[in-house]
Amino acid sequence: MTYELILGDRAYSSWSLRGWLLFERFGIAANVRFVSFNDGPAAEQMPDFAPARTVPSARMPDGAIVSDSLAIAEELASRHPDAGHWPADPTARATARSMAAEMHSGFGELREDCPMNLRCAYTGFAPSAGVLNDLRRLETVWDHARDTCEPAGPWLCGDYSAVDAFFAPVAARIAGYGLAVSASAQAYTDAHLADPAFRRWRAMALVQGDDVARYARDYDQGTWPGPAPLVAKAVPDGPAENADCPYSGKPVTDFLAIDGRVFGFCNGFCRDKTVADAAAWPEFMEIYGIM
Ligand SMILES: N[C@@H](CCC(=O)N[C@@H](CS)C(=O)NCC(=O)O)C(=O)O
Repeated sequence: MTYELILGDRAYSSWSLRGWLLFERFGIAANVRFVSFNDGPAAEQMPDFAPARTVPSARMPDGAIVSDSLAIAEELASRHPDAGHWPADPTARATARSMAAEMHSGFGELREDCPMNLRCAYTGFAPSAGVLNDLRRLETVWDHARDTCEPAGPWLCGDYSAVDAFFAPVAARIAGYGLAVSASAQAYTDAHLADPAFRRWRAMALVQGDDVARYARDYDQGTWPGPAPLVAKAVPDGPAENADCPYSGKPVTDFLAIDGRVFGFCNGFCRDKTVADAAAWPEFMEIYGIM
């Protein structure tokens, strides 16, 4: 038996993004299934995960139901001590845990006023005093992590750890609502936007799942500030350079054109998520040949 993970709409469910990153970013396999926010309360769509009422929720291989993102992080860290969910260094670990907990329970104005919507990059949003307050607090704790942990790379407490998974949707909000932050906070935000796992989630969010009206806002929109995707488009026919889908190994039926070349996939979703952000998919980039 393996892990089962139940998630909400990729475009909107910030807690689900955290839950998914806690598996994906740490090399832990899970069978994933989705509820849709257009189909009523999450609880009603996951009776087999009772008593869980929210997404993400996970079923452990022994059957235990874990129905909260922070609990999923702790449980995976206990069950996979070498996966790196928390830094090994005690000071970095304590700092990471403290910040993940603050994210989990705080930043209410930012979360309320700027719900994650990975399909939009707003330009016309004017932050309230409460949102500005949350942004200043983010700058404080992120700078504190850097000063305390002195990471060599872009992540808060050393290598990418669970605390970074917890802040990934915050980076999405800063990007999606055009929020002005300090240079160091912007650099951390940019690291999330460029992270291949984050980009894969967003690519899938762009091409699969309903639009959910309650997340729509009327602000002007611009271009997503993350790395520009390679220019690719769906095309009706092959022949493709590859006979088998880079993801499933099955025969190709759906095609894209990129750089004057045609590649095939085993279904429309595999093709469309690649069109959305080809460079985020190592299996595709391997056959494309520019890894
Ligand atoms: N404390 C929970 C919060 C999870 C949560 O609120 N998830 C939302 C979606 S992002 C949800 O499932 N809402 C229930 C619903 O929409 O019916 C966690 O950390 O996982």
